[in-house]
Amino acid sequence: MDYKPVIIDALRVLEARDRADKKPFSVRAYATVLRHLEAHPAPIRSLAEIPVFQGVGEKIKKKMEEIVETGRLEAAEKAKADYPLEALALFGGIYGIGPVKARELVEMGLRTLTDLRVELHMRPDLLHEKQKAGLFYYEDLVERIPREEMREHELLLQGIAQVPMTIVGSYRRGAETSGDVDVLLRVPSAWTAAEGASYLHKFVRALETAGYMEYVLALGEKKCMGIARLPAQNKARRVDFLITPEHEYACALLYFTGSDMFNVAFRQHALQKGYTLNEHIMTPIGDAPAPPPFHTEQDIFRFLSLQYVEPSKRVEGAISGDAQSRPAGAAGLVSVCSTNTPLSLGISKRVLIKRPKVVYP
Ligand code: DCT
Ligand code: MG
Repeated sequence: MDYKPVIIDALRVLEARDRADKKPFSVRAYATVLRHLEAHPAPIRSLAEIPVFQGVGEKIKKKMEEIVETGRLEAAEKAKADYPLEALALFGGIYGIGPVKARELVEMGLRTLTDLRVELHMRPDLLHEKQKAGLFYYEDLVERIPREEMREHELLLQGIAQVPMTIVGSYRRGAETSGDVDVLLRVPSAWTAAEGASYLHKFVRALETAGYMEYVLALGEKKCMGIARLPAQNKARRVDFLITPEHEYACALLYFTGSDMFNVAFRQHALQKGYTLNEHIMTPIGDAPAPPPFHTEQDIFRFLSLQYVEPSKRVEGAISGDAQSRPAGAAGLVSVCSTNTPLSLGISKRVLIKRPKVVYP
């Protein structure tokens, strides 16, 4: 018998259990092993066939051995009995609901969206307004947006924006589907913060008037997060708008185009060159010379002695926990120095911890 599927199932349960318990390091360890196991081409029929993966600790190895020896993993069975994992994942996937609230809901005995909707009807203060919107739109928001529909969002928004705008994120990388519509609005550097905010508020009002913006989740001076729907579409979508002054536009375009793993590799490379890089600006560390103004993404690549990477090549990459590994997207980062060999981007586990999405005040 091939125990690999049993091992994968059991480790997934423990990964979900530790996610619910907010143990990120343990979650990462399980995720790493699972990725290795899913890519492992051979069956696991005996103890001798348990593969050795770099970075897999004794504890997980023992669990794999228990499954091969007994056909089951007690810890996973206990976790399944103790934790309503599916309900935790379901509630945690609702916009605005984090692990703590998800846990509170399952501890109340709720298991399904209908349970939650009925309970909310009786206790309207159970969720705050954004969580209510997340629940209301849940079925639409879990779906990804086809590229053809993204083009329609682009056309509609270009007709209303009145400033240059770019849809960034996975759409700019050429993805066939996108999770949301990420939009950069480029405004003159001379605009004050108040002028930028005034523009954003008017823009959002125009989107509401056009019947596009259906629910504003957050609206600040520079950023608006909302839920929108194309006139002829029946699905509501998540949209994010971000005001960027012209002198920050190149850094913003690079950052918000992603992918997130490409950004990790890129920032790491910038650090090696003596600069920190964020979605606004590149800053020298110590005595590194101040960078010149960047007008385009190409300027940033050139300044860091990198060959330009087309957005479609800034791909996601499976990462292993191995400190020597690097995201696949980083493979596209090629130094334009004499050797012209791919840069060695040794990324530590600490650096690979995902940064939360930037939210402007
Ligand atoms: N980003 C990042 N690090 C993160 C999250 C986001 O560098 N932890 C950057 C890169 C992508 C961009 O912000 C937009 O973020 P998302 O919309 O979350 O990602 P996406 O690549 O557009 O993917 P999706 O299609 O799922 O929206
Ligand atoms: Mg996106």
